[in-house]
Parts: sequence; C-alpha cells; structure tokens
Amino acid sequence: MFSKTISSFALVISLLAKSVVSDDSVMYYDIKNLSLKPPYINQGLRNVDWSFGNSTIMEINNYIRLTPNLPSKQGWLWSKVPLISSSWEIEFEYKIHGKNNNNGDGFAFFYSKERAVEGDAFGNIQNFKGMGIFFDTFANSKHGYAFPRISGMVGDGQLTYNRDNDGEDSVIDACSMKIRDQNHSTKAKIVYIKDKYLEVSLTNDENTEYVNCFTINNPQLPNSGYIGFTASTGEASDNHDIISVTTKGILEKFVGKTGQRKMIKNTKPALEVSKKDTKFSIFVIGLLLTICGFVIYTLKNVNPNHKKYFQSKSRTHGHFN
Ligand SMILES: [Ca+2]
Repeated sequence: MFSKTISSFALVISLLAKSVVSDDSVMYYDIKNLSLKPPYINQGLRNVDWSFGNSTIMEINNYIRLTPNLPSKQGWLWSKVPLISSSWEIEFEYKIHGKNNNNGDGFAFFYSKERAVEGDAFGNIQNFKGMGIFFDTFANSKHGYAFPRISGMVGDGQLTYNRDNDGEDSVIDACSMKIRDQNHSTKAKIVYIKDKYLEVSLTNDENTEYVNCFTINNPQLPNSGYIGFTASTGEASDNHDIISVTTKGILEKFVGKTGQRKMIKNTKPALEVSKKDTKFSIFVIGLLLTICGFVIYTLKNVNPNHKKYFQSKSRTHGHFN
C-alpha cells in the first residue's frame, strides 16, 4: 500500500511538472487578424482585417496580386489594425514571376506607422516610419552585387528611400538571392526581438529550408506598426503575388538564445494562464508532499495494536497487498 501511495504521488508530481513553463522557452501566439491565407475573405465576400488598392487584385483561393505583369503599375495590401506586440515573427509566402526578359521592379514588406500612402519606394512612400524590406529584382544603377537583392531599411520619417540607386544610401544590410520564377515556394521570415535584433530569412529552389539573409542589431522600430506589402513595375514588369501571411507575437519573458519553441493559442490569457499554472502547480506539489510526509509519519508511529487491527480488517475483506 505504502509503495503504491508513493508511486501515485510520483506520477501526479511528474504530470504537474510538465505544465510548468521553463524561463528559457520561446513562446509564440497567433495573431489571426494580422494573418492572411486563401480564400482571403473572413466576413461575407470581404476581409475586415486587410484592405488593398491601386492595381492589386485578389484571386480567391490562389493569390493577392500586387501588380500584374504589365508596365507602370503600383499596388498595395495593408493591415487595417497595427501590430502592437513588442516582439514578433512574420512569415509570408510570395511569388514573383513573368515570362519576360525585362523583369522588375520588385515588391516590399513594411512595418510602419503609416498605411496605404503611395510613393516611389515600391509603391509606398519613401520616407516611411518603421521597417522596410525590399525584394528588388531590377538594378536601377550599377553595383558590385547581383540582383535580385533583398535589403532592409529603418525609416524615421526623414530618411528617404532613393529608387534611382536601389536605396544604397539608406540600406542597413542586404543579401542577393534568386527569388524569381522559382519552382519551390519562396518564403520570407522576419523575426523582431525588441531591444535585440531583427532577422530576415528566406527560401528558394536551392534552399527549401530557411537561410539567413541578414540580421540587424537592435533596430529602433515604432512600438506599433501596420503590416503592408507593396509592389511596382516600370518599363520592366512582373507579377508580384502574396500567397499567405502568418503573424505571431513572441512573449519577451520567454525569449532565450537556445529556447525550446512552444505554440500557445491565446494572447494575453496565455501569459496569465502560464503564471497561474505555475503557481497552482507549486501549491499542489507542496500540498501533496505535506500529505505524503504525514502519511509516512503516521505509518511509522502507528500503535502495534492498531496495525493488527488493520491487518485483521484487511484479511476480513480479502485484501493482502
Ligand atoms: Ca531597383
């Protein structure tokens, strides 16, 4: 009986221990109204969380085409509400394609204070406040690196993206990678950890798993920003398609260098539940240990006559184990 009691306690304690969240875990939560996937509509025949304009069209179940493969087009797709998480991860699938030799200009991802203001930074204003990642497929001037070029810029409202030199004055970091007319899906993942870093990773035909494009140390971004995708064509053109967007918040408390990744579904309640779970688990474990100690003490100090009584009762009922 005694060994059974101990093993039962051990089982309960091990089960409870699994609900305790370790401090070095990276905790994510889905932000559904800042995510997008086919068929792109979530209320009737429209999407209440995103809007698009200019040359952009939506092909339900397939793609949101920022620009068609035609000259002198601009298009945009913007979230209607800003992302307010201090740390976040945005992953999106896109497709740049066109069966022509003169291809361009590319598209851009933005996390910025403004939304849907048109301009010459791939269809967005050039002096935006926030982060811009440019997927530039057309070299407007000569450089010592290859195109397509994926580059990052942090705008403060004053700094201007210069299209004529492909943003060379304002780009913080960049990499070159084949991202047009790929057979495998082309995806980008942007991870921003407040006060630490912003990392851009990409996939293509050669790299079906994410590879690092660049990492910017401690970029100063606004506390909140709209998520936007814009594209433009000039004499050179391409189809610029957004296939899907997945936005997740990251709980800073659990950010660690080699943290174990774990999904949780709800935002604020998740953090509160974790704390409560931890406190509750510690309380229950303490209570069980106290009961356990009391049982051990009682069994050790029980009156021999009582022991006989218990044995006698047990035999009466046919229980010997
Ligand atoms: Ca360019």
